[in-house]
Amino acid sequence: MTTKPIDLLIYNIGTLLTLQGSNGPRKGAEMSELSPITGGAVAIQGERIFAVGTEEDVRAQIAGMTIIQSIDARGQLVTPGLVDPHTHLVHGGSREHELALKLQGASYLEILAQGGGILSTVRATRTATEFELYQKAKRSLDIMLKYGVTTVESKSGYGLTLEDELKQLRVTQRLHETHPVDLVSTFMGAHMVPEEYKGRSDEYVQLLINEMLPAVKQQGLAEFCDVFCEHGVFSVEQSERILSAARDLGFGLKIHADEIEPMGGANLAGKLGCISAEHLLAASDEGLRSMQQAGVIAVCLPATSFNLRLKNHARARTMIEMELPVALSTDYNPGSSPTESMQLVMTLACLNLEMIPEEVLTAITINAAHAIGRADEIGSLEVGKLADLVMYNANNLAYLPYHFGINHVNTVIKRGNIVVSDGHFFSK
Ligand code: IZC
Ligand code: ZN
Repeated sequence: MTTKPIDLLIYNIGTLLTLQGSNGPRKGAEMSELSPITGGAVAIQGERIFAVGTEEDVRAQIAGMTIIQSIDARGQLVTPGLVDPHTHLVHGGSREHELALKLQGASYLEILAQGGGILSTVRATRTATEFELYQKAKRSLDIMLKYGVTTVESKSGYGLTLEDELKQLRVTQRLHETHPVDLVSTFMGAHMVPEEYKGRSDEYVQLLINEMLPAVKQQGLAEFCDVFCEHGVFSVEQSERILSAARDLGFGLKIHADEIEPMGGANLAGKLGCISAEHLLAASDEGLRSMQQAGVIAVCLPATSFNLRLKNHARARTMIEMELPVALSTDYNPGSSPTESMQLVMTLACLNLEMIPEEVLTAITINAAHAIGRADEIGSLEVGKLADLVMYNANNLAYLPYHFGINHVNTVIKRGNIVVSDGHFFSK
């Protein structure tokens, strides 16, 4: 029997942050433990990690095996591929006209109540063809990949009719099949009450429960269900009805909770045992405790609070002190967070949420992977996991959030393939 070769060896890694050895999502002080290796190497076979450790150890483990290709990391930093666990990736149009409204003092919820905001993106998404939606989302995914992101969660929620939601979800599925970045799909028909149901939100909730959720499930187009539980959108009681129905159908549960107004969304996340709750700027201590006890992951979105010019931020320090696992995400969407950059999120998490760089990396790798149910495959560099990793033009972690607003990524490996090299797309 001939032994299979090593397809790719990355050696001479100055700082290799593996995040290996996690037992569930990292919380409290564990969030700053990255299981670093100085002078490391990673050996890849097919799409998986064959060996990871010090270069000496890895070379001993692969002694005698053929090495097809090698990359000299020249002493630079290597991390797991970044995971963006909360995006509204697939949509039509853009909303730059809201910038002027915002500068004139209009708030996000005021713009929405006047029929703009999400509703203007719903109009643009309904009129777009599937191909147009695909092309636009692909451009964003390309940027994410160049910025080091190898897995992305993507929510529907700009269709708000069964057909238009299915259209968005089919685009997500096709992107997953055709783009190097892996996608995880979430149904968010409960993103807003559509204009044709204005004043009849309970009827729309019934449509979601009786028709949309079962159809999405039957077509296998989404793994999670998310609800925008917010003043003027869906109440806590409506959110509970929708999420309970989704749970009965076998969806994993997510909730946009306590972003702007304190609604009790965090408490509901704990009560229902959601996999994650998002935003949480206005969450009460009691709500956060309920999440902690139920094992819900807190997904904080500092680019959103920055872009909405909110005075407050998610209380990441409190969350970490109370052993609530924290993940971070762009919330990429055309309204409250028009950015694909997880590296910008790293900076904002340090400066506005007062997280240290080590906690931030945990929050965008292993904890983000847990928030989308993928921690058995991605989020850390361990033997047997997918070979998703990023090499930077930097030799230490703190340099990334410190030198902000630019892209530090040099090389991206996705499922064992070099997909970005020297900052550019690469194909063999
Ligand atoms: O289009 O404004 N917050 N949903 C909840 C969004 C932001 C997306 C949008
Ligand atoms: Zn969102």
